[in-house]
Amino acid sequence: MTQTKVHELPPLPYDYNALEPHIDEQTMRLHHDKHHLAYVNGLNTAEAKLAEAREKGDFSLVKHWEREAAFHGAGHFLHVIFWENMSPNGGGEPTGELAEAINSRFGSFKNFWAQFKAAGAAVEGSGWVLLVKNTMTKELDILTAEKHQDLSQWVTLPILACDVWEHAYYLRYQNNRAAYLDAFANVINWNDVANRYSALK
Ligand code: MN3
Repeated sequence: MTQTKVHELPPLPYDYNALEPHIDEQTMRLHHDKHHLAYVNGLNTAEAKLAEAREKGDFSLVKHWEREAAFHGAGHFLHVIFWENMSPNGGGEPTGELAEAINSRFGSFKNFWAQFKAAGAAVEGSGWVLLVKNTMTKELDILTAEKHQDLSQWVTLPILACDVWEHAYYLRYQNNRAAYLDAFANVINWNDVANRYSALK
C-alpha cells in the first residue's frame, strides 16, 4: 500500500489576538481552529479514500474524492499561505526585487493594489484573490479563485498534463475518452515529466 502523509493543522505564527484591531481574535480562533482544521481533516479523508480506491482497484467514486481533495486541499494550502502572509508588524509596501516586479508588471504599487482590491471585491460568492508568479513566464499576475479550487489545488504545478477536451480526441476516438487515455499512455515522454519533477526541488 502506498504511504499517504497525514496533513496537520500548523499553529498560527503569532497569537490569536496579534492582528487586533485589524483582524479580531474571535475571528482568528474560529477561522484557524474550526474552518482551517476542517480542510485538513477533509483532505486527509479524501486522500485515504483515494488510497483505498487504488488498493481495491475500484474507482467508482473517484470523481467525488478528487473533488473533495481539491476543495479541502486547496483550502488547507491557501490558509497556510494566508496566515503566513499576515503579521502584527505588517502593512506598508514591498521593497527590493518584489517591488520592482510589481512596478514592472502593474505600473506602480498603487495600480497593483487597485486591481488586487477590485478583483477581490468582484469574486462571486466565496473565494480568494491571489498574487501569483507564473512559473513559465516568470511574471506576476493577479488571479481569483471561486471557492478555493475549482477542482485544482493551488501551490501545485503540473508536470504531466493530458488534454481531455473533446477536440483532443473526438475525430479518432469519438466518445471513448478512456481509449484516448490508453493511447496517450503510449506516447508520454517520461523523461520530460521526470525533468519537470526534478526542476521543482
Ligand atoms: Mn478561510
